Amino acid sequence: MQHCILVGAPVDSGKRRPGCLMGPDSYRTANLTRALRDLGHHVTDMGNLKPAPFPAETDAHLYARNETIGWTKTLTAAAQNAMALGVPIFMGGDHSLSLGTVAGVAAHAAAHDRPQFVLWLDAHSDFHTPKTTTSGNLHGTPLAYVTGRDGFDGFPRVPAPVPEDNICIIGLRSVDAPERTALQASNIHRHDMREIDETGIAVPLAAFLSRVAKANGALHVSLDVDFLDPSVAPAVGTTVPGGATAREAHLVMEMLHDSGLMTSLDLVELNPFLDERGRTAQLMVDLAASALGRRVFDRPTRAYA
Ligand code: 4U7
Ligand code: MN
Ligand code: MN
Ligand code: MN
Repeated sequence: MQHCILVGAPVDSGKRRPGCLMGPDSYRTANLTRALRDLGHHVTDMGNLKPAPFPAETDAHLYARNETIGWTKTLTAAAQNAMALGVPIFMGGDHSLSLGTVAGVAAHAAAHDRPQFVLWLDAHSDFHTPKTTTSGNLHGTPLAYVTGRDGFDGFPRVPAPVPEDNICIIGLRSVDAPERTALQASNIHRHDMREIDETGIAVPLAAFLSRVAKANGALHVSLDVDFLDPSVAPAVGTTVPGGATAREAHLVMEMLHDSGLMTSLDLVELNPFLDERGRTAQLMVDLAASALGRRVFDRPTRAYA
């Protein structure tokens, strides 16, 4: 039994197309709370957060930069607080919320002398800085921020940057040229869909999980809706064909539960305005349930230690 802390983060400042602000209520409508209670967990819904006060926007290139700074401040503090209570599940909101959630959980881990690890499930690498982004959309920058890359003028200093070697991205199929250059020069572990096709998704995930286990790490999982194939998850602004199947995604979540390693979870980029009869919201809730123990038959836990 775990204590799941639902944190509503209706962040919509990370890109121009609106709608992610409806994400938290969509997860509530799909009854995330009940799905987790049915698994025996204690669930507390903290309601929705608001960004810290921010000045009017003045940057012509970076969309809603100051609002995103406000959200980063709020979420860094909220993530640290929620980590002290249980397993936070951040209900997004677009992926710019992870500037704050990852910075916050990593600060909590550092205070407890544990290394922070991050599993990034995404079609994109989100490794732009505000200086390299061509779109100006800050939902493409969280991994650069939390690893401590330069270029985030005006953003809070990251209290405990996450070492590149502790990050694993799975699902890649859309990487911009400057990100590709930066990624290849980094120690971030990265697995594109071609590799998943060749080896299956369990191989790179199991390797990563055993590294987390050996280091006694805290593990944050950031699940971007566009990790999934658009045929099963249409409710996202940045669809990219060739994504994970529903079963591949469930397998990732089931293995995470078996490992006993996941300490926090982001559900990001759901745009309910683009959904079809709630099916994407429902799939995301079902995936969260798999990560927290829903299964057909019992399996040994800590299988990847
Ligand atoms: B998401 C993009 F140009 N790289 O920077 C950009 F392709 O959180 C996409 O993963 C970013 O959905 C996608 O705007 C951010 C683009
Ligand atoms: Mn603690
Ligand atoms: Mn993303
Ligand atoms: Mn993405």
